[in-house]
Amino acid sequence: DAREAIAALRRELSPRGNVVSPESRARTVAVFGEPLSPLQVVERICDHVATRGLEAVLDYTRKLDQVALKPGEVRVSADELDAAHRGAAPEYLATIARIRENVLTYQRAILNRDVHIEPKPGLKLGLRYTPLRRVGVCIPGGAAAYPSTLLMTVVPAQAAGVREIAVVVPPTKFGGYNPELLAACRELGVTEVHRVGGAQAVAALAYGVEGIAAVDKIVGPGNLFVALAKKHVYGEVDIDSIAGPSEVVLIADASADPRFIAADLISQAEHSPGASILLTWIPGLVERVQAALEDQLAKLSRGDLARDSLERFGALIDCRDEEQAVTLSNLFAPEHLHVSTADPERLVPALTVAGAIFLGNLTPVALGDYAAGPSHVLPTSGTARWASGLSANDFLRRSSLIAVDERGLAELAPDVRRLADVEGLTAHRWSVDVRLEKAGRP
Ligand code: HSO
Ligand code: ZN
Repeated sequence: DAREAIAALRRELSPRGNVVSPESRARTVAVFGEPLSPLQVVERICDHVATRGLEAVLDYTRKLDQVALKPGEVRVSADELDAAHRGAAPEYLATIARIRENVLTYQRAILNRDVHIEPKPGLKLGLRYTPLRRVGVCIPGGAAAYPSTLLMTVVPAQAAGVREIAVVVPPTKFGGYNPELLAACRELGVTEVHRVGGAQAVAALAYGVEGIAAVDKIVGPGNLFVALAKKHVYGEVDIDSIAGPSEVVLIADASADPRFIAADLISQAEHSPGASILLTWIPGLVERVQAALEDQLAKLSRGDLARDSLERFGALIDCRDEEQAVTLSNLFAPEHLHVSTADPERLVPALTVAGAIFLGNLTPVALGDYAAGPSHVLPTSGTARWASGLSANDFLRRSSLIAVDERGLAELAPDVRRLADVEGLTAHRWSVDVRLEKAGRP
């Protein structure tokens, strides 16, 4: 039944669903001389980078990425960034600049603001936000170039006021040698770009190596090795989340155009893997969407990739009614939820569990992926139950502020004394008493 179908898909879609190609598996066996699990591989790499620094990073880059870099070639030079920027199409740079403004506008609007209250006379409390000092951003570069991910990670950090941003990107034609990506870095004012990927990049950011200073937080998506490495170094540094395959749930009523729905399902599936789920209670809609899917898969360039993904992680589900569609969506906790109904605002209050919600038939997920403003780094694998998408607020620290005058001190003193007595911490009590004594308020 529908509920079981949703639950089964959810179980399938862990970060472990991220592809490790057979070639990359074979390479790790060759490098380590034994068939280690991905987790064991990541632990070895992190330990080596922590102890041997840049030498280990270069060693793994040569053996795993099969790129031989000299120490001086890891960091993209200012000249290379300038050249990429000069060579880029003006319209492309204008697009990057416009999207940057969209992201900045949204991220600044949602930025947490300092709080100052005076709950009692003589007692002042507050909350102050300060940006993280230095952040590392992972940009994937294996299968495709992702300037959009650069925008959706770097610009929120900039909106928060982070001064030092280090981008790491694999040494590939879609990564650290990709002219569009480098031009976008330069356009965003990113000056520190390192050609290093995989677990070794995460470890370098976490522990610091020659030429790459340690960061306070690592954000951004990556393959299974990147995901596991972030998990491994968490605690040493902060991380954003563990990214799994991308997902969309579409809730559609009779107002939805089957061709729109098919395009939305395929656009998630072309991430390959990407999960695409349709929930509808309209009789016959599933069949019409199926026909539109066939039609479009035959025409789109990534049709074959998307078809594979749809077969593994796709589902077109006939629900009993609207209420069941809402329940199943909340149960699945999708990264992206698209409410393709005539009156989406009516359903949204009940749709409590989703990373990002796209309202109405004119709002495809691609708008959020590329241009609207909220970050496309969102909670996958059901983590939307407790996690939220990346935002400028994830680059802020909170410090609480406390201040009293004599009146406030006297007001809190009896309760402090009582608890200090219970805990037997006499100096705690005395630190209050000595002040009241001097003030002549015993
Ligand atoms: N849908 C992806 C983001 C992305 N789409 C990048 C296109 N490029 C995860 O939210
Ligand atoms: Zn996408």
